[in-house]
Amino acid sequence: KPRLYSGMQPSAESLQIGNYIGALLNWKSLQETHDAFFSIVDLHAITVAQDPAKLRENTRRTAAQYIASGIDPDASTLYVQSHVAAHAQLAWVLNTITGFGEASRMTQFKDKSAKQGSDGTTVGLFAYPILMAADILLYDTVVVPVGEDQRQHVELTRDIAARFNTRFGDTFVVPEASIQKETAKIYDLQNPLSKMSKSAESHAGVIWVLDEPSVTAKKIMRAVTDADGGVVFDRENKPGVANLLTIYSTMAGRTVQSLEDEYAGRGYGDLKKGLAEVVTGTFGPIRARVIELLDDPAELDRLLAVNAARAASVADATLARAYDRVGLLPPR
Ligand code: AQP
Repeated sequence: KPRLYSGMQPSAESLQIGNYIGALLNWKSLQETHDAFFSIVDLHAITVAQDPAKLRENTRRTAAQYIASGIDPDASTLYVQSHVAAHAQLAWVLNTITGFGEASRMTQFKDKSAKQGSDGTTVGLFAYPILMAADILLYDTVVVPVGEDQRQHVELTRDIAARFNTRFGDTFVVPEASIQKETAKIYDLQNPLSKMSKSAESHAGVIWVLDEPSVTAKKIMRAVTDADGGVVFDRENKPGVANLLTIYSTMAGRTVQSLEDEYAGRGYGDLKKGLAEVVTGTFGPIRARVIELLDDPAELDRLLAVNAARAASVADATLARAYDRVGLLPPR
């Protein structure tokens, strides 16, 4: 089976529905056909300030949400990034062959550092994509399923891998980005022009996987729409309704056309009610399973340890190969 790598940051108590649709849903089906590594990328999360106690807790919670959403920790390797030391170690080596100008062109850094201000922006945030390159290359990854926003980082990974191979001899597999289609991008319910995000300033437009069903339903009923009244998919002129239709169609596994047909001539209230049922119907059982998993943290930690050992056995071999190629003297 082809190797696959992907991850998410434990940067909030709950994942949001964009993470579920944009990542978890695809991961779930991809794990059938791939040798998949799914990481909880805590080293990436600390590139912006995190509360230590919360980070620890959110890391477990994120793991529980992966499992409850259908990632099988026996079939796939589901682990915490910092449990495998090779990530930080290989990132250092890759730092030394990445151009400063090259890294400076990353648009995510420009966006995120603008939000942090010059005092809050760290070297870690700047080096984020190079750590991501290490994540991917350690597992001889062929497929990297990511959103459009990550395309540039996977391109950088390809450049770094090819450069290393040219300079030091064949060492890394050069991966392919497998970009999820634009329709899978979910927008904030209160501001349908901006991406839904865990770190949004206001939570009013964010659907959390772990919210109580009544809270989720209320947020959906209050979603921003328009005065036109027609249930039609038109991203440009009706971004709010288009977003609701995207969420509905991916969560229910139905085409947008069939939803437009069903809700033709009915109001937005009906559409929202239908959507709320579908979302709470999916997240209700996930939430219950997460609560169960978190109730036994020792078992969860044991599972993560077993998976980390499996990841390390692959990653350590790649790291050793890379260290050797650049001429680092092996310890006796
Ligand atoms: N709104 C979205 N629509 C579709 N996919 C999304 N993803 C995130 N938001 C949406 C996908 O979820 C995964 C999570 O990646 P991440 O945790 O590394 O961080 P992110 O992409 O920056 O996600 P957030 O929720 O916005 O987190 P914060 O606020 O912490 O930065 C990725 O596969 C992403 O494509």
